[in-house]
Amino acid sequence: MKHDTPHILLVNPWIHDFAAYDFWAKPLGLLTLASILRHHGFNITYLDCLDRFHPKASQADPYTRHGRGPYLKTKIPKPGGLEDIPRNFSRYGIKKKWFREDLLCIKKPDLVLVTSMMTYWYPGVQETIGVIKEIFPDVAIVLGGIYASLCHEHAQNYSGAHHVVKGSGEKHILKLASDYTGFSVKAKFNPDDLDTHPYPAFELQRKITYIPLLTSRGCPFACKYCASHFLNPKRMVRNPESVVQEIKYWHEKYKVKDFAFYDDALLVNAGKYAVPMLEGIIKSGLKVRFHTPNAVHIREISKQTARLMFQAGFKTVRLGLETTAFNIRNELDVKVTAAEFEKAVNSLKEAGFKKELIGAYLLTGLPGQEIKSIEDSIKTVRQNQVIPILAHYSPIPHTALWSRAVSSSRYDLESDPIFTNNAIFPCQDERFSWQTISHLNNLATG
Ligand code: B12
Repeated sequence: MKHDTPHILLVNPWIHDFAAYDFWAKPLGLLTLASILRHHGFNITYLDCLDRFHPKASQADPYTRHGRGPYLKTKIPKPGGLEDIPRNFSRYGIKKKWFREDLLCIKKPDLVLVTSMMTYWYPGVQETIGVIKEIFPDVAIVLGGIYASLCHEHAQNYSGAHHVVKGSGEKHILKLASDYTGFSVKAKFNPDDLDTHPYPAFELQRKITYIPLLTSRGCPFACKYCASHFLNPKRMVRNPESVVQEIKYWHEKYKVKDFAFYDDALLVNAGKYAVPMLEGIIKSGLKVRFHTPNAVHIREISKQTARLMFQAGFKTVRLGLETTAFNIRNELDVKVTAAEFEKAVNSLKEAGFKKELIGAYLLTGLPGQEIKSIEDSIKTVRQNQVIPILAHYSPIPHTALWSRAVSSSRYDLESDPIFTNNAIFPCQDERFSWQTISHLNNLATG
């Protein structure tokens, strides 16, 4: 039987939160699946509820430094259980009316794919799916992504999607699309070999102000606060030359200047991967900038890697330090020692990085964490002439720290992922006060 080429709609949902900003945040996974589907002959439409450049938006040009920028926002009521948080709560992204109008303008799809990111952003996913159902009541909606993987049962019960998929999508997407549309194709790539995957379809966006790059999947470490192992149990690495080709592609075809690495442990095994990649970038002579919002692996910052990073054009260097309580850090992870931190910072400075370009993430709000230990970490980082950046801890199901987080929280974390929002410091006990947070913020920025 011959079928017309099916039409698949892919949607990046709204964010509901106390704060959100496009800090180089794009749905890389969803756009990878869009690219695969397109390469296999499916018709694709992409709607981005977080589009900062929607034609109906009055903001003249929300383009800011290095490609980042603010989302449009609409104040909405706080979710149940968080009414007492003394901050506004908003839907980040385009107006609901515009999303409805955009859906009405497109051809009725045969299947809708929706992605999800943070566990505590699920109300935005629910609302997005609700609007899609209103417009296309008889079209199947499949949900995947990080919330769908980490809170699978919750997503099955409450997201409104007809089907919820766990884990990486590459292996299943063609089968899934064929099951729903009857259009079956033979895979032209190997899901287990990243070098055979097509580039994510960033060109589906209205504007490309930066490109996220992923040079590997998974992480060789098993930090107790992190879900990387659960999300990507298998470590896979790209050929450094193919990463350089991808950077050239986006720069030459779309004039992209800013690139953000999304790797969990960029620089791990640097001699084999990052070093040849950085050398390739330098040799290509491209005038582009690199950012590491997801942090780099401190132990691998040597004089050589620091020099190459500087020459290649790294402009935002974030170090995954997490704490300087080095004596207790083995409880958390085994990523770095005090001497390694100092060595990394010295190498970066010697290579030419100014203080303003280097930030060290410090986890704040861990179960049982004493304020004094955060204050000490901030001081140590500042003494090293590096900017301390407080990364508020979000407890994540399927991590080693989850059960401790559940028992130390003043919320019932297991009852609702809304309570895993890092903005509410869910693992601080009853003595928690907003003054403490502003005191720590002042110390960090002071
Ligand atoms: C890159 C990244 C970021 C980026 C932004 C990414 C974005 N798009 O918004 C930055 C650096 C800005 C960021 C920030 C933060 N992040 Co982050 N981040 C990641 C990271 C490392 C990778 C995500 C990614 O793009 N992966 C690559 C793509 C290819 O994978 P994917 O999106 O999962 O998609 C695949 C599958 O999920 C599936 N899929 C996806 N969509 C769909 C749809 C369908 C229909 C189907 C079938 C399949 C499918 O197929 C895709 C391809 O395989 C993850 C960890 C991880 N390894 O996943 C943490 C992670 C998501 N982040 C996390 C955290 C804690 C944070 C912060 C709170 C950190 C902090 N304390 O400051 C902030 C919060 C940001 C905010 N409030 O705005 C947590 C999640 C917390 C939670 N409760 O949900 C994670 C899991 C890391 C961890 N600690 O374990 N992050």
